[in-house]
Amino acid sequence: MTLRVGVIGTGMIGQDHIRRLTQVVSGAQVVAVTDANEMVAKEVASRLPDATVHPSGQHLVADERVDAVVVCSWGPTHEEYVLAAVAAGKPVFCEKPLATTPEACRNIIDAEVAHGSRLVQVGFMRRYDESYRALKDVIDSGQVGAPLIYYSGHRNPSVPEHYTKDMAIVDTAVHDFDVVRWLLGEELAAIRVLAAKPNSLGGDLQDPLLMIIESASGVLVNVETSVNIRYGYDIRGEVIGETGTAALADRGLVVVRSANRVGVEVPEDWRQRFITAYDVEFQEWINAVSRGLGAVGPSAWDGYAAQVVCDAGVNALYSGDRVEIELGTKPALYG
Ligand code: NAD
Ligand code: ISE
Repeated sequence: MTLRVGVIGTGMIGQDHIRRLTQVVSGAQVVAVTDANEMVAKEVASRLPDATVHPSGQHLVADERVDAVVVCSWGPTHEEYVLAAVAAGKPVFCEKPLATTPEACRNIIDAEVAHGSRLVQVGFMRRYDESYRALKDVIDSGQVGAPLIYYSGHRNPSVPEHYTKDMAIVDTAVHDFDVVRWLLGEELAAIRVLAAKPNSLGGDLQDPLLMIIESASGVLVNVETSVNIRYGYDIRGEVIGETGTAALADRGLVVVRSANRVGVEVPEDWRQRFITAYDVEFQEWINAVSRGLGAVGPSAWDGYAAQVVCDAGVNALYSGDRVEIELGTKPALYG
């Protein structure tokens, strides 16, 4: 059976996901697209064998040919499209963020709980990266003892003009918040945010930021965002346990020794660094949805929990305070 997918938002990641749905993974066909920029949607559809261009996300969700929905539009639009898909009983893969406020994420949770089974998956692709999966296996095996500290480095060579200081938390570090919850298997409890001496290459942006997070059991998590670091897109992660440490290995397929140096390649951007993770993420989503399981990957609860940390982080950035992270009750649907 081929899963017929409709894609809302055909910008940068929307086009990349359409490429992987049509050329890389198996079991799916993109049968509908829409974008606020109709020209872009039409251009993208013209490269597909049989895709309808819809005037809005709501029309796309209602299309009887669409079995499942992928949301890749701007963050503030995610809530309405995910809610529309849940109301239609259709599985929906939503790029991060699930929604831009904890309240909007709660609306999605309430709708999914009322539906009675999982339909929503959030695009936290790091959980599908082989290095992160290997790091989680080491932590879960007990090989380095109980985790005490986790260090998470999130470095982008540069960011677009419209990138604001909040975005280092809500657009960038949101991935670190999710992956740390997943690696440690527990929720995060409080956050402080410190602004370092600004990188002069970032203009007025407060960059880098250092976030110090306490997990529920007391693990200290350091998240560093450096989004103008120029040398490449570099994602670091290291757990310091009671009896050892484990870190994501350096990337690169070859190690070059030359001119008194030893080096590996550093990726240019997230598309290159996580290319295989996105492929695995989509293949597993298609397999689950095709088997009638609405979603088995990162849930609406995961999207909500990460967004609550973002909210607390932005509050901590502006106040300079240690801000507690309050999640409230987790519905039984999310285990
Ligand atoms: P983009 O600006 O390149 O594309 C977004 C597209 O959405 C644009 O073409 C825009 O016209 C369209 N759009 C805006 N409002 C719309 C609406 N109401 N209905 C339909 N289309 C609408 O942005 P992008 O970089 O592709 O990011 C899109 C989403 O993906 C964001 O939520 C972003 O955070 C997320 N993202 C995730 C990752 C990741 O690593 N998982 C990486 C990049 C972006
Ligand atoms: C972008 O939106 C992503 O999600 C990338 O994974 C992240 O590294 C980047 O900082 C964000 O802008």
